[in-house]
Amino acid sequence: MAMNLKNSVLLIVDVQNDFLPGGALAVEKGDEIIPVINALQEKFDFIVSTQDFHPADHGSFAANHKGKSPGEVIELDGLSQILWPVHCVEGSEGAEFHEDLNPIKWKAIFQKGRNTLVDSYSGFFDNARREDTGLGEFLQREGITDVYVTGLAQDYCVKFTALDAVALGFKTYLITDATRAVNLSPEDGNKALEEMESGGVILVGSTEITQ
Ligand code: VGL
Ligand code: ZN
Repeated sequence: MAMNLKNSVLLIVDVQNDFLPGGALAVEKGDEIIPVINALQEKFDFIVSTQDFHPADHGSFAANHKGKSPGEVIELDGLSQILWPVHCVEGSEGAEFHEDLNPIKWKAIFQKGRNTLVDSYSGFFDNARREDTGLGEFLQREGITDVYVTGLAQDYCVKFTALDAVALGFKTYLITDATRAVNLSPEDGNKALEEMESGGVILVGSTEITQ
C-alpha cells in the first residue's frame, strides 16, 4: 500500500530524554523508535513535535504531594490524576529531545503541561480540555488533513493525542512500530491500541510508508 503523504503531518510526541531509557519516567525500549522516526522523517515535508514541559511545582509530580508515591491517584483541581516521578521539568536535560532525533525539518514544537494545576497528555488540549495548545488550528491553517502519530508514550500522550486528532476531524494514523508504552500495568499498551483503533485511529507499520 503506497501512502499519499500530501497534506500530511508526521507528529512526534514527547521523544524526550526523561521518557527514554535512563530517564526519570523511562519507557522500556523507547530508544528503539528513534531510528524508525528518523527514517519516517525523510518521507514527510511537514513535521511537528510535542514537548512535555512542566514547571518544577507541577501537580502531577508525586514529590509535590506529601506522603504520595508515583503510581498513586489523587484528585487534582477536580480531575483524577495519576502521580508521576518528577519529569520533563522546563530547562532540564530530561525535557530535551533525544540527541539522535533529527529536528531539522520540524515546522513547530508545541509544549504542554505548563499549567501546574492540570496535566496534559494530548498534544492538542489539557486533560480538563480547558486550554488548547494551538496545534489543531495550526495544522488546519496549514491545510493538513492527515495526522501520522509517533512517539511516547503509547498508553498516555500518544493515545490521547491520536484520539483528539480524530475528534478534530483529521484522518489519523498510529505508526505502531514508532511508539512504545509505559505499561504501568502490563496490558496498558495493548489496551491503548484497542482504544485507538475503536476510536477511529488507523494502525499502520512504518514500512508501509518508508518502502
Ligand atoms: C507522559 C506521563 C506524564 C507522556 C507525559 O508523554 O506519555 N506520560 N507525562
Ligand atoms: Zn508529564
